[in-house]
Amino acid sequence: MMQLYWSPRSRSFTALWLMEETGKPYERVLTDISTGAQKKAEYLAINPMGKVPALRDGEATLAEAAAICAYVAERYPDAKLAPPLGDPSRAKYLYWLFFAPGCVEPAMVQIATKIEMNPVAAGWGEAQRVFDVLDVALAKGPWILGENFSAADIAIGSALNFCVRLFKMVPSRPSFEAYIDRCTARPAFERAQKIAAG
Ligand SMILES: N[C@@H](CCC(=O)N[C@@H](CS)C(=O)NCC(=O)O)C(=O)O
Repeated sequence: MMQLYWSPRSRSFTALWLMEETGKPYERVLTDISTGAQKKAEYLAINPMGKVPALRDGEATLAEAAAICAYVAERYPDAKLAPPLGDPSRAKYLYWLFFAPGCVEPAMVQIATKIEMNPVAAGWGEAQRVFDVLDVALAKGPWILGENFSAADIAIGSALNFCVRLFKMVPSRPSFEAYIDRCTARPAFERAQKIAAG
């Protein structure tokens, strides 16, 4: 059984939602960041960054929420959280999965901190453009790939829920509201929220 190292009130939510979407049993290992558990030697052996979430699957360990999304979606293909290998829609699936930590995360931090960056040098370019691009991509829906929900929605949906709805770091838009509503209405999201609330 996979073990998910998680903490309340953290980016672990993405991984909790993911594991709930798989419908597979998993063990939650509470690694409460308010107690410093993420800096203990045994946890640093799993994620030397000392951050949650992290995952153990037998001999394999990994961290980074989006990487966990990619790994688990491939380990449990019957959960249909990723297009099958060779399917052309994997191109956009991978694009959005990487877009969440590579563009949405830094853009939200830039907007919140108002730090000026040269958009040519910054990997995410202009923060505003990141959200413009998402706005267009989410306009049709219901999911980021269209009809099929995937782990990319878990990465993008968690990030938008965090920065638009929960912390209001980024101005909302009708497409974001409708998409976040669809994400939060999923039974797996609701279960993850209950778990995360303790
Ligand atoms: N890039 C990581 C970020 C993880 C992260 O920043 N986790 C925070 C909680 S939201 C954490 O563990 N903070 C504790 C610390 O830095 O000591 C991911 O996406 O998984």
